[in-house]
Amino acid sequence: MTEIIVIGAGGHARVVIAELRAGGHKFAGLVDADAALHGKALDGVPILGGDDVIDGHPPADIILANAIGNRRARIGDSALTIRRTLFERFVARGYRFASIISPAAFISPTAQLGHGCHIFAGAIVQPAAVIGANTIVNTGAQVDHDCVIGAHCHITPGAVVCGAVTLGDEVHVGAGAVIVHDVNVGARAMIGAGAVVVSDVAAGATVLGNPARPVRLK
Ligand code: JB3
Repeated sequence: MTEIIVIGAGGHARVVIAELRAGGHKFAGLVDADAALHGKALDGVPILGGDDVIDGHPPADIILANAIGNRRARIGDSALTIRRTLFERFVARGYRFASIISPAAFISPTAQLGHGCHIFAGAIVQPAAVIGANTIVNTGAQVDHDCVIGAHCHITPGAVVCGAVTLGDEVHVGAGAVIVHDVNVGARAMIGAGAVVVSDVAAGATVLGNPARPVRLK
């Protein structure tokens, strides 16, 4: 079984390591931008150095796991782009990313999962839903039938995306938020934790509250 290098050694990496271990995968190690972590370990997996460590492994010899979540994805922050940038950089160089599907998730046989997506414990992906590349459907989140979820999105724990909802690329859906059926959310929109979205959301907008309303960022 091809060894895995995990990119990022933070909170998201803990879950990535646990799910990959549950699937019997072996690790070459972690790489992280924070030099203070180099030489240490996370949950028994060594932190080998920075992203340049990957250069020493030809794409055919290794599988990558993108464990950059979105620590800094506060309202209006562009931290989500780190996850996308790394994914696109290494895919362009021929590397493959592990799609991480928890054995404790429910995935409909007619759902389509994109390259390198993460579907974690308790998540539900219903019939004919499409999940984009590098997208995270986090712990206990739900994506219902006929949804089209873009690439590089993060549907955070407990969020509920009802039937036939469309999300553009890099949409962040906050913990416990609800998006009702047939809503369209534009690329890079941010939906606040606990928001209840009952109407379309413009690209790049940030919406909060119940019912969710756009907020103007300073
Ligand atoms: O909400 C949940 C359930 N999970 C969150 C997850 C989705 O996002 C979690 O609570 C955090 O909010 C966040 O987890 P993440 O992204 O692991 O955050 P943090 O603990 O800050 O770890 C990010 C790691 O990525 C840090 O150790 C950074 O040094 C590292 N990093 C940042 N840029 C990088 C780069 N590592 C590499 N290899 N390359 C980079 O460019």
